[in-house]
Order: sequence, then structure tokens, then C-alpha cells
Amino acid sequence: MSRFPFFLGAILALISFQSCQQELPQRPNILFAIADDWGWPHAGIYGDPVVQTPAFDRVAREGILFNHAYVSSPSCTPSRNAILTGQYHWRLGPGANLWSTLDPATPVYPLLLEDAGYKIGRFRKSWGPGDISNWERHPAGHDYTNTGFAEFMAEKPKDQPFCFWLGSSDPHRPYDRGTGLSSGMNLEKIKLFKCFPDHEIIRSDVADYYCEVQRFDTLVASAIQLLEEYGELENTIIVVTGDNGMPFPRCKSNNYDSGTRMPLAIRWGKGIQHPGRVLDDFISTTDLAPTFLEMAGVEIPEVMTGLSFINLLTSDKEGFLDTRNRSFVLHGKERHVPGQEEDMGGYPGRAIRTHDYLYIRNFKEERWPSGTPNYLEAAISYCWLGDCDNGPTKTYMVDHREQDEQHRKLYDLAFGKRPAEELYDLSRDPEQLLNLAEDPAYAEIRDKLSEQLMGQLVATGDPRATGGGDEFDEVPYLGQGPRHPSYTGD
Ligand SMILES: [Ca+2]
Repeated sequence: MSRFPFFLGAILALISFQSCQQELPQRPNILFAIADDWGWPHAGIYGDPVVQTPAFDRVAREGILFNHAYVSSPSCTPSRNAILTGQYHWRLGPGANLWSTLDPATPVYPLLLEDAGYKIGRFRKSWGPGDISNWERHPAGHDYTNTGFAEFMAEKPKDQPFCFWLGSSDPHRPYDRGTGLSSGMNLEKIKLFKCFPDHEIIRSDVADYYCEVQRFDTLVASAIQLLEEYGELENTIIVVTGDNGMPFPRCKSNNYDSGTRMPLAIRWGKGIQHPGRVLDDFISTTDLAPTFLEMAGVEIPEVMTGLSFINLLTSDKEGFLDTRNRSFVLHGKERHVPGQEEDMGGYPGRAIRTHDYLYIRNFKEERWPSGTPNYLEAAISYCWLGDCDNGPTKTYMVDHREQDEQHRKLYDLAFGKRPAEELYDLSRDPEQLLNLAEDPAYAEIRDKLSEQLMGQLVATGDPRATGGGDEFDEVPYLGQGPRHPSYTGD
């Protein structure tokens, strides 16, 4: 059965899980903790041998750990827009792009909760980046960046439920070089993604990223401690996740697991009566908004394409539960940074991920997936492989691309052009490095997934699936892109 129409799926899911119904906490508080550029599986409980994430691990142990959570888009603004609106980013016009805007008429869950009596607030990075000065109320709530979650809790009337967005700017670049190593991390123990050359510079860069992941985890720990002090822990749903993958080549801003697959753990006191479970169901972070609204007893707007997963939280089983609705997930990319050679375009693509395969459709295969590799003195001179944040790993991979065949191969995988279709067989290639789209043995699977993907995109109103979408390339870009390290202008 297809994931969409979602209302039909929701009814069937309700029937499937009726036997597990229980009395749920009324109007629970919501603490949404989101890291910036933190990818799966970089948490202790996922088996990472180096990074230490005791707060995330605790949330998972006392709640549920999700193995297959995905963002709508591996880029800050569209990913966050999708979370707030409960809609795929391709339904949000300019909001599909990085450094953009969002139509103030779009329903967002924090404001719907405020209208229903919740106190709402946000800390540090929430919506964006971009410009939402035309919103009367900030879509993520009132700003407590200066005073913190503690002040929010101190202000809150005792009996008023709350919804708080605990944002962090970690582990976004830049990093203090060598902090991972100097903190005692064993670089040799790091499990490097296979899309990176194995070099000490890269291991050290990953360790620096881990340091900031750990700083985010400390923020989560302090928020949990505060909930305990106020006696609110058991009636609060705590969600810990990220907005896109690690800021390294072929990760963030890419439609591979390294860009779109997120750590996700959820704790909900008595709402989860069988804690410590691990789930393999596919979750889109667009599913969070309808889940929060349903928990609060607030009507879910019809425009939301996300699907509440309360049925998973209240189940007593683990593994892959909702086979009707959660056998795949969709994600995609519009413009991250305008890093192409001749226009403001991005690198549009969409993907469908199942337990067995990843299929990607690149709509403009003539463009550069990570932006042009050239350093030009033209109007776009500020972009150098613009879709990849600058850092030691990027510089190493560019500088050593001709060193040998392996370095060249990994450079091309990260920065080279890609065909219109990509297909990865996850049973033999979990890191998605070997494209089988042209292999005759996989033609039938490729065509089936292509048809399924396009059908879902049409059903969810994606302009790229109906012959349009070029308007995404015309949206003003309100930020800057990575410059070549040699750039000395302004
Ligand atoms: Ca981000």
C-alpha cells in the first residue's frame, strides 16, 4: 500500500494497532532537541565506538530508538521547514531552498499548539536560515536564546503545557582544529564512511565533528535535568534528532544516507509503556508535526503530508511494525547553494529509500551535484564546490584527487557529475557507492522504484514530477556560499 493518501493509512494503522491502545497522557509537553548537521549513526547507542552521547542514549533506552529516520531534504532551511510544517519541502515554494523564506499562511505545529493553549519557545537555531520578517509570530515560538530553557521553565505557569524547540548550532562547521584529538579521542577507532580516503587529516576532522556532537548532547542532558527538577519529565515527549547529515563531502546536501538519515530517539514517560525498543519503520521528520498535534488533541491540517506515528510509540513490539505505511521514505533536494556555472540553479533530485534499495532521480544531470569545482572570477566567484562546506576533509580530497586511482574515485563520487538515475543495492552496498542503475540485472527494480517515486511525488504535489520546478531555481538566495580558500575578496 502506498504511503499516500495519508488519512487512509492513518485509519488502517489505527485498526492495526487498536489492540495496543492505552490511556495516553493528556496534552503532553514537547521538548524538541535538534542538532545542526548531525548524521546517523554517530551516537553511542548506534554502536559508534568513539563519540559519547549519554543523553541521547538515555532517551533511547528509556524510550525508543529509530533506525530509519530521514529528513525531507539534507539542507538546513528546507529540512526545518518540513519539520515545522509537516510537509515535504517541495510543497513549500521558496521554502524548498536554503537561505530562503516561508509563506506565512503555512500552518506550523508550534503556532497551532500555542493557539490551543501551549506555551511555546525556542532556543538558538530553529527556523532557517533565511528571512521570515513577514511572519507576525515566529514559527518556532518566542526567543529564549539569551536566557535559555531554564528561564522558559521558570516563566511557565505550572499547569500550562509547553512546546520548546531546543536548537543547537552544533556540530555545524567551522570546528577548532584538533579538538577531538586533544580531548583524548582515539582516531584509529573512528569508523570512517567509505566515501572518504583513510587519512589522519580526515580522521581528525571527524573527531572535531564528534566534539561538537558531544557538546549538543550536553545541552540535551541539561534540559532533561531541568525537566526532572520541575517534575515534568514523565509528561514530556522528548525528541532528539538532527536536520541533515555531517558537513563533509558526499554527506550534507546529498540524497544518500550520509546526508539524509538521522539519529532519532524519543522518550515519552508513560506514553511509551514498553521502553527500550528499537524500530526499523521508516520515519520522515515531516511525521513529527502531525504526531505532536495528535498528542495534544489538535486537529491535523489537511495540507500536512506527514503521518502521525503515535501507533508506533504505544505499541509493545519492536522491529518493523507498520508494514502498510512505513516501508519506504521519500527525500529530495532543491537548491542548497547557487553554485552552478551559469545560473542560480541548484541540483534538484528526489529519492525513495526502502530497506533494500536507494533509488535517486537527478533532474538536471548536466549540473554539478556539489557545485562547480572551478574558481571563477565571475558573479558566482564566491562559490567553490558550493554545496559542500569548507573544511579539512574537503580540502584534502580536492588537493589529493590525482594522487592515485582510489583518491580520484572518491573525489568523483563526492564532486563529479552524476547520471539521471542512481540505484544502490543496500544488501551488498550499504554505503551507496556502486550505482547499479544501468545494470540490466537491476532494470526491473529500477523501473519499479522510479514509478513508485514519481507516483508519490505527483500525489504530494511536487512540481518536478509534473514537468515544472524550474521556479525553485529563480528564488533569491539570501546567504553566501563557501569561497575558495585562496579567495581574498571582501
Ligand atoms: Ca544543518
